[in-house]
Parts: sequence; structure tokens; C-alpha cells
Amino acid sequence: LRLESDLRRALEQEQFMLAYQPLVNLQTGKVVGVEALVRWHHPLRGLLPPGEFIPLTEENGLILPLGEWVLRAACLQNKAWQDAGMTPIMMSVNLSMRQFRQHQLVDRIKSILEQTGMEPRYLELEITESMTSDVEFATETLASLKKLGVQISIDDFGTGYSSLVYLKRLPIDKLKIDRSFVNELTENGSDAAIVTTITSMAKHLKLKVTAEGVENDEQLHFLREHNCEEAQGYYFTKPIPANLFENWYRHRN
Ligand code: G
Ligand code: G
Ligand code: MN
Ligand code: NA
Repeated sequence: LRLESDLRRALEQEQFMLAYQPLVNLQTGKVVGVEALVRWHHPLRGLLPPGEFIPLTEENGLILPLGEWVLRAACLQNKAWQDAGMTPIMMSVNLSMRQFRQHQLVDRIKSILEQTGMEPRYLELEITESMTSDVEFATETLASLKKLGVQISIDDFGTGYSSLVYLKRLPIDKLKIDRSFVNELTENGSDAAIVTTITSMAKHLKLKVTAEGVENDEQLHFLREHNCEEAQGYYFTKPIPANLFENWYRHRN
């Protein structure tokens, strides 16, 4: 309960910050985007990872104002980078179930794009398989989001208890292979089979694929050999604040 009242104050006092983790194209080696990941700079407890407060905000509804703050901050950052002359890159933002079900979601995102001046085609919204269980609702919502010009990806792909029906019905652009399949990719035959099946299915469905949680050369080589387009993980860098990302990016490209 303490954390809950702290959260309300944190929203007013802007105690949140975004860390950015790059997505790298495995053919070109170029950074093609970043995923924005929220952290809470708690005045007493220090820097808190999302796992320690996102579930609570999903329960008490504070995820709605927090999610808007995240979207706005991420769009402003993307716009600032482009205004500073950086080659345009994608900005991925995670949506929670409650945000996805919010009636005004599409209007909210539309006005955030307008207010921040961010180009819609560089915004990628990450949803999870569980959010697609009501296929009717998801189809309609995603279609409206696509009309705004944004991209849609399925996060943690392969870990949800969902059917594959949605893959042919929903207007999605990308699958992000959950890092649990990537972790032992080169030692575990089952993981290797799952990953190659996902990349080949994605190719046939004309979807992009990103492998998450890439930590070493062996995984990277395997993924490149098996037609995985993009990767993300500690191998490149952990999620870092905007200024550190700018430095990292400059020295890399
Ligand atoms: O950064 P870290 O690995 O601790 O993130 C843990 C989880 O928190 C991730 O699965 C990610 O999807 C989620 N997360 C991070 N930032 C956000 C956010 O802004 N909104 C929502 N809904 N989830 C987020
Ligand atoms: O569920 P989602 O994909 O949004 O989660 C992203 C989270 O995964 C980030 O919070 C980040 O800290 C974590 N992460 C990113 N790269 C790696 C990695 O290479 N290894 C591990 N163990 N975790 C990672
Ligand atoms: Mn994600
Ligand atoms: Na994930």
C-alpha cells in the first residue's frame, strides 16, 4: 500500500525514466531501433525495475497514466534524436493488457503522436499473445492502430497459451522470440528447433522476427544462419539511459 501511494506521487513528480535497448539487424549489423523500458527512480528505494511496480499499476489502474507517460516520453525521445540528425530508428513501446483494453487507446496514441511530432511509422507497439485471446476485439483494435501508421509486434512470442489463429487474422508486423528460447539455443536441440520453426514460419507469413535475450557470439551466428532478421540482448548492451545510448550508438555506427 505504501508503494501504491508512492506511485501516485511518482507520476506527479515524474520519477520515472526510460532505458533503451537496441535492436540490431543481423545482416547489416546496423541498429534499427530501440525498445523503451521503464524504470522508477524511487526516492528511498533507488532504481526499481518494472517487475517491481508494473504488476501493481496493472491492478490499480495507474498503468493507464504511466503508460501514457511512457508513450509520450518515448515519442519525444525519438523525435529529439531525429531532430538532432540521427538516422531514423524504430521506437518500441510495451503495451499492457489494461492499456490495450482501454476504450480511448487509439485516440490517445493519435494525440500523443500529434503532440510530440513523432512520425507514426517509427513507433512499434509491443503486445503479448494473451492480449489476442479475444480475436474479434484484437483484430478491430489493431486495425485501428495500423490506420494510424504504427507497427505492431508480438512480444515474448511462444510463451503464451494462445492459438496460432491470430497470426493469420491479425494485422501484425513482427514476432519477438522470447528470450527463454534463445538462452540455450546452441546447447538445447528443442530450443534450436523452436527458434528455427518460428523464423521460418515468420518468413512464410511475411512477418519480421527479432530474437530477444542474445548474449553471445554462438547465439548470434546461429540466428544469422537461420534467417533471423534482428536481435536484441546483453550481447549488444543492456537497456541504458538515452545519453548513454547516444554514446554507444556513436561509437558503434
Ligand atoms: O527491463 P526489464 O527486463 O526489467 O523489464 C521487465 C518487463 O517489464 C518486460 O517484460 C517488459 O515488457 C516490461 N516493461 C518494461 N517497460 C514497460 C512499460 O513501459 N510498459 C509495460 N506495460 N511493460 C513494461
Ligand atoms: O518482455 P520484454 O521483452 O519487454 O523484456 C525485456 C527485458 O529483458 C528487459 O527488461 C531486459 O532487461 C531483459 N533483457 C534484455 N536483454 C537480455 C539478455 O540478453 N539477457 C537477459 N537475461 N535479459 C535480457
Ligand atoms: Mn518487450
Ligand atoms: Na520479451
